Amino acid sequence: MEDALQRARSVCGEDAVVLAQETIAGGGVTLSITDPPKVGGAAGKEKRIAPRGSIPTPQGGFVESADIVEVRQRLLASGCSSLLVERILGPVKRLQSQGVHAIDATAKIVGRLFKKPTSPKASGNLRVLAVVGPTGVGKTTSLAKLAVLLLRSGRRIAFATMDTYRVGAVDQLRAYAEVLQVPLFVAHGGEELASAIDAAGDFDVLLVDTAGRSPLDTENLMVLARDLERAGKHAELDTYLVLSAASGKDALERARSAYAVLNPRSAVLTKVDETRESGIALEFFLRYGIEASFLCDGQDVNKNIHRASPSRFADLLLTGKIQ
Ligand SMILES: Nc1nc2c(ncn2[C@@H]2O[C@H](COP(=O)(O)OP(=O)(O)O)[C@@H](O)[C@H]2O)c(=O)[nH]1
Ligand SMILES: [Mg+2]
Repeated sequence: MEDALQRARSVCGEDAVVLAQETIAGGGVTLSITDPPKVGGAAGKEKRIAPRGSIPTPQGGFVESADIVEVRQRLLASGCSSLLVERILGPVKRLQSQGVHAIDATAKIVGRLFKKPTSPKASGNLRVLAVVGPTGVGKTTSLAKLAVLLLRSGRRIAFATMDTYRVGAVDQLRAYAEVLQVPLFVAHGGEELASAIDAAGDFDVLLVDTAGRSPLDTENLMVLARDLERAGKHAELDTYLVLSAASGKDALERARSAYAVLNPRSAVLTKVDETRESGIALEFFLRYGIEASFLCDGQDVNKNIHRASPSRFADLLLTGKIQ
């Protein structure tokens, strides 16, 4: 309303008279205004000001511009709540009225909401990077993908796995270690992980795989938290919470609260290729101030990982996939 009144004043002057008001779908407001009556003369001609992002109809009303309608549909299709959609569309309409195309404006506003993730500062010491998260979300695969990225940027890396619980889990990581020709340490518990860290002093990054635990398995989560805390005393440790975009809001919520005890610095969002509704996970990150560092969109360890960025968030929200 304040916005509409300001625009009315800019068209008809400070003394503009409001004849009528109506709200329109999507939270806009339409004002009928008239010029101030001239001293000794008749009232000015009625003018109707189109709310931002709207266009006038021949019947004298207003409808939203096709671009805004399309952006709204796309955002809703990506799983965003209508509350978030309107939060995005408000500033989009403002930019649009300044001549920015609605899609470009949306990408800009989404980029402002989802900030660029920070990367840990390189200190020259061994960095330990552990992936944690529920069963089957893609921890081991993501670790292999991170290994590929790090190797490409010339880092010396080694793997360690604490997932000695599930049959075949060590072999899965061993297979990646062999293909990538990097060493693999197998650690049964915190003490062995600490030894692996001490032994990996010549490497830049030690990538640590962990056993997937149900968010309800608080006992084992506490054990993992203790093990990682212990390891953290031997090197700089960053824990990444791996979450699947294909899991629903409730599963995300359960994982977030259960894994908070591990104090993850950031999240890896996997399986964005298995859903068109990655907006659910992104909105969830926004709500809890969780930083997403990487987005994964397939099983190929050589290409299906992307550093999270404002433009990739916009891709996911506007097209349902990473372009
Ligand atoms: N479509 C798709 N599948 C994935 C992705 N990441 C992992 N997977 C698959 O999910 C399954 C479980 O992955 P895994 O890394 O073993 O999960 P973990 O139990 O968390 O270690 C495997 O079949 C992976 O190939 C992804 O980004 N997209
Ligand atoms: Mg695994």
